[in-house]
Amino acid sequence: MSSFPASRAEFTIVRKDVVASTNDEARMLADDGAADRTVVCANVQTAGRGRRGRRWESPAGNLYLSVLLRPARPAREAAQLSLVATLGLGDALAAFVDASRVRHKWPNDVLIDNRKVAGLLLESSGAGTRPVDWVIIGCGVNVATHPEAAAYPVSDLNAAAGTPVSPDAVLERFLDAFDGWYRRWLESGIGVVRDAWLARAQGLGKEILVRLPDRELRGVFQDMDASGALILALPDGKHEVITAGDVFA
Ligand code: BT5
Repeated sequence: MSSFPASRAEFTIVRKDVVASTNDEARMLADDGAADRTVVCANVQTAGRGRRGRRWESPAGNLYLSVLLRPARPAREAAQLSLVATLGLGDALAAFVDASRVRHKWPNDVLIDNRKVAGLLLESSGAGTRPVDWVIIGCGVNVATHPEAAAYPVSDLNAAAGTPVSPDAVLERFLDAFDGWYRRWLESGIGVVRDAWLARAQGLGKEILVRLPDRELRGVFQDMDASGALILALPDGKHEVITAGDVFA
């Protein structure tokens, strides 16, 4: 275990070599009473997961981390932390490539040059208005490699930057940036976070295809509301509020 000095973000970092999933490791630490801002980081995951049970390819050379948080907030509000963390990831990537190349794709992806380089999976205890006991934010960053076959165009940071970047350098940048956004969220809520996310949103105001578990919708990506839901303007003039789905341009 190691801690950053107090002048920087105060995170306790637990380093592992091979794990099934850093989210699972963080969950075990949460059950053992680990504190807010505990971070689990692994070199390799054997069962890394994305949303809806999808697999997250996790060979050595990339960054896999999970942040355990214990904000004294209802679970519904704590779900906003996925936006907070994607801003941190976006800032971290923008430290290595020109910021104009970095975009946020709804709900939880970070793209460089329209290719997915990082994804995020938030898990939490409880639901609704009950206070949350733990929130785990799992982040995967393709630093050295990316999968060949993927549903969307994907890439890795080294390819985008044109120079090798170490996963630890990305981790440090992420924790610094995340700390800033987390503090802002704790102090003033979702407003500033939402504005920052929208300023870097991919496809805002454009026609997109949204794939839901049971259907597909085409419309204009009009806005993201304070809960993080995507507001889709349909061709018939109606609006659909989408809380979970996959977006294709
Ligand atoms: C995500 O899922 O984007 C969330 C990924 C979260 C992974 C982290 S790693 C640390 C922590 N521990 C875990 O077990 N998980 C978290 P989703 O939105 O379902 O995106 C999956 C899609 O991303 C795939 O269909 C691919 O198109 C694309 N993709 C890009 N890089 C990928 C990679 N390395 N592995 C798998 N899919 C990738």
